Amino acid sequence: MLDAALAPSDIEAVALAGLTARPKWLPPKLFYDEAGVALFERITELPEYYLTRTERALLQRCGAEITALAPPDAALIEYGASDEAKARLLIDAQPGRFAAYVPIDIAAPALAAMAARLASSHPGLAVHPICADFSEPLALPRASTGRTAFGFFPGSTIGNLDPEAALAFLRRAGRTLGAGAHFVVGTDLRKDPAILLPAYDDAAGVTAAFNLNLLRRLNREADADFDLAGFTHRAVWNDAESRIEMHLVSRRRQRVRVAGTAVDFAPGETIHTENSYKFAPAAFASLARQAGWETIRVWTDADGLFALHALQLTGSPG
Ligand code: AVI
Repeated sequence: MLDAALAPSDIEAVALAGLTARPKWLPPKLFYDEAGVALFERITELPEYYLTRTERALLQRCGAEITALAPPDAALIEYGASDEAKARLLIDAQPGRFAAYVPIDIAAPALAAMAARLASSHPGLAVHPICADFSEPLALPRASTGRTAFGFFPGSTIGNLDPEAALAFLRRAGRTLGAGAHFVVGTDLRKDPAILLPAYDDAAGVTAAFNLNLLRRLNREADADFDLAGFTHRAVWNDAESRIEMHLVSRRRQRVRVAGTAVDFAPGETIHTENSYKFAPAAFASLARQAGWETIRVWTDADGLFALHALQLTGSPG
């Protein structure tokens, strides 16, 4: 997930576009510099952040059923694969079912490390990493064409896309994966805000540090002079939109310079930094259907926290 694809001029342009808008916003892809990746790793281990461990347990429990949907010798295509840990739970659930593994991520070093680890643990598996931004159109490597594609997008990362972007992504994935493909997507379920809010505002303050790290990154990479003590982290449940929002709240009236431009903040004014959509299963099925995907199976944990949706391409992705 490391943000290797952003050039310094892109970061300044993206930061200025968001900070001169009303309301102010910054794109969540800016979270993932090296420090942000390390903070996100810590988030996934927090007691309040149930998403990662619940999805992992679901994959452990249902991996064989999920994998049984794939024809023999299929190619497992993972979107946003920062490591291969979750894919291993599918690859190892029915050894030999997947002949190829295609991890897609923007961090070339992480992809190379994954390929090296899998070459020693799974010498019979063909690994073809693609270094690309999955929000752009992409082509599968020739070595995996001719195999039925089995898409995999775990981690609730689709929840960080706004509905139009999620729909566009699902359509693009349909075109990439092709006729007959399956796609397994992990989403966080809609639930009581008393469970959701602490997951995005933990007692140890790791999510706050993750959010504030964005300003530290702009100080370093977008010639900005944010005083980090002048902002606080806020997580909000937006029920109408079915999403957790993260904001950075200005503690006082202040002026910040960003790439030579003055940006003024009123006391209490916020920068909206992330949306994390939470789906009822029927709502996700309806989104997927609009992109040509039919939901054929949904697995959830006993506490109703997280869902894995198995989709099959039936219609035209549009
Ligand atoms: C990466 N993504 C699925 C995380 C989420 O839960 O939306 C990002 C995150 N933001 C705050 N905590 C975790």
